[in-house]
Amino acid sequence: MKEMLEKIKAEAAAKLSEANADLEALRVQYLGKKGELTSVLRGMGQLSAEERPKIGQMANEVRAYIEQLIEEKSAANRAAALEKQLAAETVDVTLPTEPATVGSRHPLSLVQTELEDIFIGLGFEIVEGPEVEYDYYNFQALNIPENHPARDTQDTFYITDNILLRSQTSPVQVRTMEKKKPPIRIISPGRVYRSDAVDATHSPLFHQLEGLVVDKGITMGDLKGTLELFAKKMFGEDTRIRFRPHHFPFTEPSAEVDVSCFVCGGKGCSLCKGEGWIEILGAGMVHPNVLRGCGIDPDVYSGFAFGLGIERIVMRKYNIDDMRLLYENDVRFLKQFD
Ligand code: 2NM
Repeated sequence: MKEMLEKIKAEAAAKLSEANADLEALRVQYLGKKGELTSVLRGMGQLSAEERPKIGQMANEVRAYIEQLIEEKSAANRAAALEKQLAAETVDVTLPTEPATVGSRHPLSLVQTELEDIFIGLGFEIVEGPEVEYDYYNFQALNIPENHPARDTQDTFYITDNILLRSQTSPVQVRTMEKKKPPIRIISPGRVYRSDAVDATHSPLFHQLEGLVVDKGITMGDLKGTLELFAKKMFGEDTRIRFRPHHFPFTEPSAEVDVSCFVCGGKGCSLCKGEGWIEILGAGMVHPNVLRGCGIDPDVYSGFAFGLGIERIVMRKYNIDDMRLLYENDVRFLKQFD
């Protein structure tokens, strides 16, 4: 039996020293339930009481020896595999990288931020509201009842009979007047929608910024002063403004407002088409019906409001002749700004 154990020990050591020894198979072969060592131990019954503990001890030593060889070999295999993986995954830090492309801000965002900064400086707060609106907030509350002709020029997209995509940001002003007592001094920038066909100057989605001031004793003089300050900050200190009478259902009186051409200063050039003036916004004193509908007493309070199209300002400012360029996301166009 002793010889058999020694033979197993020597044989196992020889097999385990081979380069690509199958460790699991060898473990089963020598140490498994039906393995060689186990079958030797099964024969121990025939041994004398004297010999049995000696052979038992020897068998345990052989088992421990083989287990240790397997463990050493397995650790060596793992180390070799890791070594190989590390070698394969080496990064060559001297290789050139992909050039990093840094984006730039969209001209619409640039101008919107510029407008916001100016009005924040004048004490206005920015308020936002839903783009999906009720007919009530988009039209009725703004003194535009059903069948009013203004519903034609501001035709929009309907979701149901009384839910639509807002055609102006005025609903935000109405919601604010309903919620807050004057004094109110807000601007509402954002997306608006109209059922217009796309061409160089029209898009079914565009951006507006509207302003609203309501307090006791607000006059047309406050409107003019505010817009004049705004125009000077936006287009340069020499800029003048002019009011032309107009009609909006939600303001009375109403005006269209021009600024002196910021390219030629008023002499007439290709940008202003020889006019010397450029139309940039609509404005007026908030109609008493609008105030009353929002729970504000028009005999106590008055207010002014104005609205401008951000695309139009972007196009004038950067001399862009086709509005579609603003929505096509062609980086060759976009990277010219910022
Ligand atoms: C404009 C022109 C004139 C306007 C009016 C109101 C409200 F809600 F107070 F009645 N918000 N915005 C207004 C007035 C908008 O856009 C060309």
